[in-house]
Amino acid sequence: MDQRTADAVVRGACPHDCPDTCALLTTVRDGIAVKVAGAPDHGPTGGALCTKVAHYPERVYHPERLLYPMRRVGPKGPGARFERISWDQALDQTAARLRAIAGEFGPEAILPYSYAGTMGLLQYGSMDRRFFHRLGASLLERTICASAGGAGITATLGGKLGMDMECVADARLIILWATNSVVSNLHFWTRVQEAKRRGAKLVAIDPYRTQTAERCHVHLAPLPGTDAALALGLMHVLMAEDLLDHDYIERHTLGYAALKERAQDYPPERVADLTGLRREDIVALARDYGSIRPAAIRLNYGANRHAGGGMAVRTIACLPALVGAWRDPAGGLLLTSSGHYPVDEAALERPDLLRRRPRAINMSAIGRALLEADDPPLKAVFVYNSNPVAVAPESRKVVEGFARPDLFVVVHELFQTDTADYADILLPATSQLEHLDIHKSYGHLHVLANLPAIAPRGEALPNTELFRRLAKRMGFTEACFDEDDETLARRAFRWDHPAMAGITWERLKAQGFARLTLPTPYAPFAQGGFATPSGKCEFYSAALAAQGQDPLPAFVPPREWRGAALAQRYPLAFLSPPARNFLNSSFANLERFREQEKNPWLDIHPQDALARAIADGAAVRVFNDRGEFRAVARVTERARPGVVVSPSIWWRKLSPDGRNVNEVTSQALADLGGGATFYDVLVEVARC
Ligand SMILES: Nc1nc2c(c(=O)[nH]1)N[C@H]1C(S)=C(S)[C@@H](COP(=O)(O)OP(=O)(O)OC[C@H]3O[C@@H](n4cnc5c(=O)[nH]c(N)nc54)[C@H](O)[C@@H]3O)O[C@H]1N2
Ligand SMILES: Nc1nc2c(c(=O)[nH]1)N[C@H]1C(S)=C(S)[C@@H](COP(=O)(O)OP(=O)(O)OC[C@H]3O[C@@H](n4cnc5c(=O)[nH]c(N)nc54)[C@H](O)[C@@H]3O)O[C@H]1N2
Ligand SMILES: [Mo]
Repeated sequence: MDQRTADAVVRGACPHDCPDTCALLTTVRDGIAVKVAGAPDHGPTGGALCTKVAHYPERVYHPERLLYPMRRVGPKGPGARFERISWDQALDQTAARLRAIAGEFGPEAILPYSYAGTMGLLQYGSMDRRFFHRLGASLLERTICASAGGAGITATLGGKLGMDMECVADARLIILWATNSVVSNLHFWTRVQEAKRRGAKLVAIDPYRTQTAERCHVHLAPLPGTDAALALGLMHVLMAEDLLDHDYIERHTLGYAALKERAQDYPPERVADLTGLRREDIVALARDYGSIRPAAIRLNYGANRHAGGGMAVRTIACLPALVGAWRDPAGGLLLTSSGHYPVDEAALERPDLLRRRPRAINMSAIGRALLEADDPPLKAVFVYNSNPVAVAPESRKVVEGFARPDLFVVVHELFQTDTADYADILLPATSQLEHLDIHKSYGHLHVLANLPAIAPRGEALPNTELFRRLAKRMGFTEACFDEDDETLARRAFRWDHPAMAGITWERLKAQGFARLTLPTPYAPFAQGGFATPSGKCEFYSAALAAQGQDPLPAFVPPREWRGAALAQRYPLAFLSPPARNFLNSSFANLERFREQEKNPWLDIHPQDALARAIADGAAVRVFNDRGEFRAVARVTERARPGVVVSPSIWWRKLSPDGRNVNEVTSQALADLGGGATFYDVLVEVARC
């Protein structure tokens, strides 16, 4: 008989860039992870996973996992070929090139490029940051997702703070604003459904009739980038009809009189014209919002990927204080909960290793930086936790930049992504089942531990170990480069902070997770106590005024606007929101999920299709001055007139035409936080 050891079940955390940060249970048999399940004892996870992570072993054991260090032989780009080398060779060659580039051009000629391939605090940003700080490399501004909205909400509430998702089932009105929760925030949606069963009214605000919008009682489909106008219009009605919480405004807000004056400019007729909504729908929503309690707003980052994205988030974030919605644990607003955690970033990242402050490069304009930066030009890019060739805007520039023959590119990855095709040195990374980590969340309020469940596959290394070894090769002797992952995990939080009371790394390792030590139920601003300089919800922001920004909530129109001259040639607004079976470009290389998504689609309203003689199922070109990609048209009323939608993000090389949506997106930045503007795009569509 075979001598099987009993199955082990290992506690972990989902590492993906999603608000849900699920607690995982991995079943290991004879050293192999045979099953990944959601932890039933973890409140936010509730024992359920999205389909992507429920099939996690397929990703971990995929035959195309990178298992050995390699160096490229032959040309860069799609079809690039690589040959195996040893880790010693890979590290020596990388260190030698980085040293030579730093010597000739200065260390700022080197750029790290990373984002949220994993959100674990160690593998997201610890040893890597120490390494690049010590080197003196250019800093990377990590703006590709959330920085405009982050700046907007911080100006208003004082931080990335919001309501507790575990209370949402008690809400009576839930506004799902720029969020496709069914797809991108499933565990929040479970609670919304519970609220619906208990009689709550659900309202979706999204230009696209998503799987979320179709399950709501009301769906308002504004034109993209007009949310701030809508929010100001709601304020106008709330003020005109006196549906306000004067006591809350008086005690816990700053600048009401000025806000009132601003809102005067947004009567519902004007807002109807700006947003493409019906006047009566705007008034009806304001009346609901002014009278139904508890009232929750789930705002997501869809609203921040526009020229005015920072102000849009700021303006929406003013609404709960006007009606006193923060008084209820099931009321208020949630964009992100990440600011509730006392993360010790300085201890993880060690910015004190910088001898002087290097220049900063905005990741959302990487194409331009690779082609145009001088003093010094970028000569090396070190990519990990990201797939910029697929996900960064204006692909033509990004590809041209990465294809530069004089650019030294290192990519640390699990798979041979579109970006990996441009690597000189390609290094294998561990998956979440193979390394240690510690997690916060941006959707709930728990801390989680991730313990390695299986040995690293092949010669894969965690990000932390890669940079530990590379630091040695570079001759960095500071003691911080000797710290192991356990030590880093112990540094990740300020454990003496009240929110961490009773939580220790030992306890996390034993139990897998712990809720921050906060009241249950939790209403963060029931008694005010905002984290702003004034301690109030700042309708008026002196901090913004000091930056030369409008101190009041404002409607900043889209850059690519239907009123602009550009709209004559490119009359359709273009959105490329998350596809259900992909996570950004992760999972898009796995057969199971590609089969589910089938094709790059373009959803187009029957009216817009008819005007272009486009039939359902027709092959179409989507184009503007920046570029073009191909998709299969779905003629559907899910897309509102004037707006076309392509669920994303496909790998370029796995798309029929070798390109994807980011051919047409723009490198222009948002009003606040240097954020990307992926959804501020005009295109034209034609039959192929
Ligand atoms: N399955 C899946 N889940 C994901 C992701 C994924 O790729 N796939 N991505 C993850 C990431 S990186 C993030 S940042 C999060 C959140 O990611 P978000 O980008 O916030 O994604 P969604 O929740 O899909 O919300 C976007 C919605 O906003 C809508 N929208 C676009 N422009 C506007 C606008 O101007 N106004 C309004 N009102 N709506 C607009 C889009 O049509 C879309 O339905 O989700 C994460 N979860
Ligand atoms: N058109 C369009 N473009 C968009 C968006 C959109 O809505 N529309 N959304 C934007 C948003 S919100 C975001 S957040 C960005 C996301 O962009 P990215 O953060 O680049 O996300 P992914 O495409 O998932 O790529 C992450 C990569 O990290 C790798 N990885 C995972 N774990 C590890 C690890 O432990 N170590 C290493 N070295 N690598 C690892 C994965 O295999 C994957 O290839 O894309 C943006 N781009
Ligand atoms: Mo994101």
